[in-house]
Amino acid sequence: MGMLEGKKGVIFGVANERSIAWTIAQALHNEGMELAFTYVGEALESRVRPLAESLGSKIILPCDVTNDGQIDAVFNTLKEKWGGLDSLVHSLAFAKKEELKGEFLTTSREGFALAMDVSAYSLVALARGAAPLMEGRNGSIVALTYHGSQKVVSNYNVMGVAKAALECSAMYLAADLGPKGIRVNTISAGPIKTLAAMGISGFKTILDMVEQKAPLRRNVTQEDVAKTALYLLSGLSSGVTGEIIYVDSGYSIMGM
Ligand code: NAD
Ligand code: IMJ
Repeated sequence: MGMLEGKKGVIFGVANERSIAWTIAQALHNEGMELAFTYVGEALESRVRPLAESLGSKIILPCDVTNDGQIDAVFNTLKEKWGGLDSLVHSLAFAKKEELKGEFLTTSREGFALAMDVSAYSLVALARGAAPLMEGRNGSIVALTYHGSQKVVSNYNVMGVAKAALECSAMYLAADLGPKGIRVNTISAGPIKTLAAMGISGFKTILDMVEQKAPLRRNVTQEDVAKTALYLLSGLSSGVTGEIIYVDSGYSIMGM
């Protein structure tokens, strides 16, 4: 019997079979969790629906996280169909492509606001929707982040600022929701070739650098991240909240 038999979880951020969220979903499913999925726009629905259905998922809903109506609809549906919720995975981010190159100095007011709204504020909105459903069942929320929040990484620019806000939001949410037994943590993943890494100039060089410099001398995979997500979303991490757990082959500990 799986560790998560009878538990319910909602996954935000599957775009395709390479998505980190998809590997996390598979890991949770393998331990017996029942899953709901969200997608953005009709184009992605056709990618996400077959993946979700392959794990026996019956709840597949649209949710652009900038849309409060869609967020409300997701949690209303979960309340109606499940009556409660144990896990939430936030594995999404967005900034305009033109903001992810060149100087951070040129970031537009609108681009800054958009990156913050989609990539950071969304965690606050989703946690607020999930909390009433998680009360009394030791809920756990996990969000994906990147080290460009803590140190300057070329081209990451406004996404670094948004990830800093995401990580700090997770801490404040952990403090608010802790008394209800709900935990909130982030996973800081090393670079992985997914849709979110496509077209990023110098991405191959970054992957090569990790292989040469990281203590483990390899890049991390979606599976490495999913195993830590499984830990954070299960009772194995019952005393852990407000943390940033690095899954990066140790890259970020290195100085010179
Ligand atoms: P991905 O492209 O598969 O996932 C990103 C997801 O964000 C997509 O499913 C997309 O639909 C969703 N998204 C974008 N705008 C949205 C909106 N307005 N509303 C709802 N969803 C929206 O790529 P991924 O690499 O699996 O990214 C998942 C998470 O992991 C992101 O938070 C990313 O910052 C983080 N991360 C990625 C890497 C990497 O190198 N790939 C490293 C560290 C952290
Ligand atoms: C993204 C941009 C620049 C450098 C980057 C990345 N490095 C890594 C990423 C070094 C690892 C991937 N990452 C951690 C992200 O969070 C990516 C977020 C992202 C990617 C895109 C690409 C397509 C687009 N908008 C995006 N918004 C956010 O139009």
